[in-house]
Amino acid sequence: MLRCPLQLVRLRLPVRQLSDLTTKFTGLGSFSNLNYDQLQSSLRTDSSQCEQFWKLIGEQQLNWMQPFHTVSDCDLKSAKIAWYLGGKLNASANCIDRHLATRADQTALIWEQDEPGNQVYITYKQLHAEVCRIASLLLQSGLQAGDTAVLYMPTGPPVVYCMLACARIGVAHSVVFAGFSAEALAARIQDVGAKVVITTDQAIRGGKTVELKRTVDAAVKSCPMVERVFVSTRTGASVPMGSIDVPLEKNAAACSADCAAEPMDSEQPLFVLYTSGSTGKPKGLVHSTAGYLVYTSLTHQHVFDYRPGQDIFGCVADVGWITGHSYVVYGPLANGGTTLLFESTPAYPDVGRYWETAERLGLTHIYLSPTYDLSRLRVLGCVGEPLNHEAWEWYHRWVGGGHRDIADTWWQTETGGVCIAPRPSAEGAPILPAMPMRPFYGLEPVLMDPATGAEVTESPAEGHLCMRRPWPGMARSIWGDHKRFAETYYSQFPGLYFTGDGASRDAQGFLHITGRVDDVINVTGHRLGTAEIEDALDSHPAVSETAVIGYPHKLKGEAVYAFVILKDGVSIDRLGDLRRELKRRVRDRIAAYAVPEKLLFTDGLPKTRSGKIMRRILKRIAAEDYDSIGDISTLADPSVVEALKQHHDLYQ
Ligand code: 6R9
Repeated sequence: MLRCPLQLVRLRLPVRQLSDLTTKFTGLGSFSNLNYDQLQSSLRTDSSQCEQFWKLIGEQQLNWMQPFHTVSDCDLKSAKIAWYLGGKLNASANCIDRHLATRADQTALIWEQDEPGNQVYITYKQLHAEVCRIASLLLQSGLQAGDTAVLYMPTGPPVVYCMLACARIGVAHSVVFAGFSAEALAARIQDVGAKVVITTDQAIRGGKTVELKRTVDAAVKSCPMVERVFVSTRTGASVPMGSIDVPLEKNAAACSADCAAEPMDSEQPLFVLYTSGSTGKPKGLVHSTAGYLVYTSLTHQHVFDYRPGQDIFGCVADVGWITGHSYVVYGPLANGGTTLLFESTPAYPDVGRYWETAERLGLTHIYLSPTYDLSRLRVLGCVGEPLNHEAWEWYHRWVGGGHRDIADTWWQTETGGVCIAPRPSAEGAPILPAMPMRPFYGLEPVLMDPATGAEVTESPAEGHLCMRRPWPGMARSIWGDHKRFAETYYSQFPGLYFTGDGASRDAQGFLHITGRVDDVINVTGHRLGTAEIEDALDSHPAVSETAVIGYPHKLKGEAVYAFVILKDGVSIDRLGDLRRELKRRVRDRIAAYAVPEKLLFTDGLPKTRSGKIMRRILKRIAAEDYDSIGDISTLADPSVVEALKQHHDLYQ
C-alpha cells in the first residue's frame, strides 16, 4: 500500500502553477479591468450590474442562432427561474460545430480504457461525424424535439456521442449511472417517460464485465412506454436481442454524417439527472440549454483556469453524475477543450492508477472526489487532524509537489456547475487548505440560522448554506413535480435557494462546508437518501421498521448503517439469512454502493413521545461517540439507548 505515494514522489505531473494567472475578463466592457474582489462587490451591490454582467457573459460564451431579448426572469420566492429568454441555440453545435473551423483535427476526447495503455483519441471532426450519425438514427427511429431518452452506458465515447446527438435534435437525455439496479433504472425510465433507451452490451470496469444490456432487459419489462432500445458495442459479447432492440453502431454507420443542429429555446430542457433527496423518491433535476451551458463553460474556464488547445482536462467522474455532465462533457467541449473519458476505477490495476494515467496522457488538470485519496492517506497513517485538512495536505504534498494549486470545489447536481471554489481569486491571494473559500462570480452565499430563520451576518459563524442571487446554471425544476422543487429548495428560507448543506465562514469571510443538514449521505462520492434505503428494507415482509443513517467510514467517507426492527414472531434462527436478504434487497432496488455496511437488528429505536426517530442519537451510537449522546429524557423510552449501545458493541 505504500507503493502509491512512493511512485508519486517520482511523478512530475505537468500541472501548471496557477499563481501567475490573471482572472480578469477581456472584452467584457466596464468589467474588463476589475479583479475578483472588485467585480464581486460591484455585482453584489447593484442588480443592474449583475444583469449586465450575465448579458455580456451569455453573448460571449455561446453561439446563438437567435439572440436573447431578456437576460433573466427569476423569482426565487416562487421557484421561477429563466435565463436568456427569446434566445435560440443548440448545445451540440456549441460543443462541436463552432470549433470545426479552428479545431477540426484537435483531440476532443481521450478515452482511457479500463486496461491501462489502450487510450483512444477522437478529434472534433470525428466527434461531429459520430454525433451526426447517431442523431440521424434517433430521428429515423421517430424521436423528436421535446422527447426524452434514457442512457444507461459506461463512460466512453458512445455515451458522449449519444448525449450530444440528443441535444442536437432537442431530445432531453437522462443518463442513469450504470451501477444502478434494474429496478432503479425502471423507476427512472418510467418517471421521465422515455420512449428510447440507449445502452451497451457490457461494460468493463476494474477488470470485470458488467451486464448492462441484461439489466436493461429486466428494467424495460415494466416500462411499456419504451419503443426502442439501442445497444452500443463495447465487448462484442453476444447478448439477447429482442424485437425492440437495435445495434447502435451498425445502424448509425448507415446514417448521414451530416445532421442539422436544431435551434432550441434557451429554456428547453437539455437533460434530466436523477439525484437523491431526503425522501425515498429520487428527484429528476431539469437543466436548461442556454443557462446551463453558459455556466458550465464559464466555470470550467475560470475555476480551473482552462486553456483550450494547450490543456488536457482530466475529470475522472463517471458521466452518470453531474460532475461528468458538466466537467467531462459540456464545460470542456463548449470551451473547445480536450477532455478525458475515464472508464476504469481508481484502484485498477493498482491504487496508483490516477497518477499513472495522468503521467502517461500528460494531463494538465485532474478533477476527482477526494474519498479515495483519503483512504490511502489513512493507510499511510497520516491521521490526527480533521479529514479534509489531511486530504488537502496529501494532495498538496504528493500530487502537487508542494506548489500546485488545489481547488476544493463545492457544488451540487442542483447547481449545474461549481459555485464555491478558491479560483477565481483576487490576484496573488492565497489558497487556504481544505475549503472552497470563495463564491463564483455573481453568486452570493448566505448562512441562515435554522432555529430563527434569520440570516447570520457576523463572522466567524456557522449556518445552513443558502444562495441569495439566481445564476444561469441552476436547475429549473424537478421533472414532473415543480411543487416538490419549490418545497424542497425554496420554502425553508423564502427568497433563497437552500442547498441542504451546512457551512461555516471564517473571520476573513471564507467558506468551509460542514456537510449535509438533511438525511442525505455521501458514500464514496455517491449521493444517497437514507429514506430510499429505508424504503427498500421496509419492503421485506419480515421487517417492521427501519432507521438508516450515515456514519464516518475510513474508506468510503461515509457508510450506511441500518437499524432494523423485525416483526413479531420472526425466528431468531433466521437472522443470518435475513441479513443477507436485506442487503440483497437494497442491491436489487438501488445499487451495490447503497448496501448497508452495518445492519443491526434491534427491538426499539430512540423516538420522541410524538414518534419521531432521533437520528442524532443513532449517529452518535454508530460513531461510538457515547459521551455526546446528550439528554435522552425526552425520549418515549430512554432505556432503548442503553440497549442499542450494547447491541452495537456486541455486533462489532
Ligand atoms: C458535484 C456533486 C452534492 C453534495 C453537496 C455536498 C457534497 C460537494 C463538496 C461537498 C464538501 C465539497 N459536496 N462538493 N462537500 N466539500 N467541496 O458532488 O453533486 O452528487 O449532487 O452532491 O456533495 O454535501 O450537497 P452531488
